[in-house]
Amino acid sequence: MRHKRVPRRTVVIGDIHGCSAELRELLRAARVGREDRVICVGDLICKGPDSRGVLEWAMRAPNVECVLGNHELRFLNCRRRGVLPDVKPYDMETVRQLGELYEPAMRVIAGWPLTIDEPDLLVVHAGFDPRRALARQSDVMLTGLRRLKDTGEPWYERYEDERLAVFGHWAAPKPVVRRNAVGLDTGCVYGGALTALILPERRLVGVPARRVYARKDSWPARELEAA
Ligand SMILES: [Mn+2]
Repeated sequence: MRHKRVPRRTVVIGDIHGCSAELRELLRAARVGREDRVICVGDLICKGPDSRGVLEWAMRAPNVECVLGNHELRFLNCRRRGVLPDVKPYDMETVRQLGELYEPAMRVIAGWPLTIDEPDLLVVHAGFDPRRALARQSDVMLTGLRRLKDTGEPWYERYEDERLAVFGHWAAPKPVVRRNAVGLDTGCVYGGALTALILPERRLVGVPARRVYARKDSWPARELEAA
């Protein structure tokens, strides 16, 4: 009898934002191999130095899946309107980095889901209102929600399911670790770290950013290093 090949582990990676060097280091540190299932929480592009390198990796590797982040969503919305993304100050720099990969990459990204919604794992870029059905929540919510509008609480404080929810989008120096929710955005592009969650063992692996690539007002200050 032949055994069905099942992925050995699932490795969920936080917001990469074009930090391809740190991505390579993280894949090495987590010993990610072809037999692993890799899931990115979105925002692979923008703000950082090498959006192209990150997307080349995501498009080439057969074991990598991604959900849409707010930055990919904005790029897709611009493309639907037939214009190049020029909404955020770093959009055109990202288009420049992508070069001839821009159009093929957009075709691939257009197929990324907003969520990975499985019996024992939920992956979403930002969050959702746990009091309402997931299927009824908009792309803007799923890629942008941090706090519940009415109570102001972080959405995951109201999340009571047993199913593990893994998300990004809310950059903080340390990952969010709850019984049923893990937040992986540790602000690599701001000079923090790139973090992955390894399942089923629930081990976190992080690699420090090589430098500060972008500034964020809410991020702890650190000198922007010379290019
Ligand atoms: Mn985001």
